[in-house]
Amino acid sequence: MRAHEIELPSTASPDEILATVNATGGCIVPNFLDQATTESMRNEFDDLMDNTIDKIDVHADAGYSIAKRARLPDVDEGRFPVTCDVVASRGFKEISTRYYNDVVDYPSKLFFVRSIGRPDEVVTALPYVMHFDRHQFLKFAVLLTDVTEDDGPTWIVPGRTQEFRKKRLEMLNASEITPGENVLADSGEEVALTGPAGSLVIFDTDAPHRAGNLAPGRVRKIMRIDTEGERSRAQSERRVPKKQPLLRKLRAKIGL
Ligand SMILES: O=C(O)CCC(=O)C(=O)O
Ligand SMILES: [Fe+2]
Repeated sequence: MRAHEIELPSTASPDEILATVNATGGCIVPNFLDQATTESMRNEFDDLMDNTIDKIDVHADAGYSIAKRARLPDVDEGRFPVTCDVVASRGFKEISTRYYNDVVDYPSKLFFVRSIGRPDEVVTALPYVMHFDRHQFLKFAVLLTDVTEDDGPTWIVPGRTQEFRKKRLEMLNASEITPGENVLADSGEEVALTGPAGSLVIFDTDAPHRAGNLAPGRVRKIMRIDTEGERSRAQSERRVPKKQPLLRKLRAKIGL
């Protein structure tokens, strides 16, 4: 699969976006936002990352990457107007609803992620290794800086979503998926979702994917919206009890 099959024009309709995500597991829409909107959003991102904001917590801080997490109602519309507007009115909820053909939890959570490239540091921890998420999400990421292959793009393996969805659900039915069990070998078939600031990346986390390492001195800033369909979430949360307790119960019942 060549890169252009995953890259859509900035004018792409929800229908085109859905067709591509269904076929490949993800897509990139370069220049989805105009430059003025992107710049305002990046300024809001910097404010949010550089200052302590009530109810917006640091979700992860690994040095090379820091993520803050927020619920939309906790993001002050007066202080972060462009971010709130982009989350609410760019059609993401419609795409997610149609993708899941279900009621969606939108926006489940917002993540603000700043990653930096350190000299001599190639990160081999999750999410920098190929994996599928333990729970499935449709994720929307707005790139707030230009992302080339040196700036840590998201990489995905196109066309394998259904296969790994099946594998994940089989694993979940057998037991819980522990961190690390969702790591995959590199296939050499991954495609980088690169584009200028203002681009939109959408991917299903059942598609094998990973975050890219950044070259030293590079910075990547993204705002990501994670969405879930109700049936999909219920499916992930369902646990078939392990055989052991059942066997114990039976033995107790018959007095063994
Ligand atoms: O930051 C990225 O490029 C992808 C991270 C990831 O694995 C995820 O959001 O599920
Ligand atoms: Fe992931």
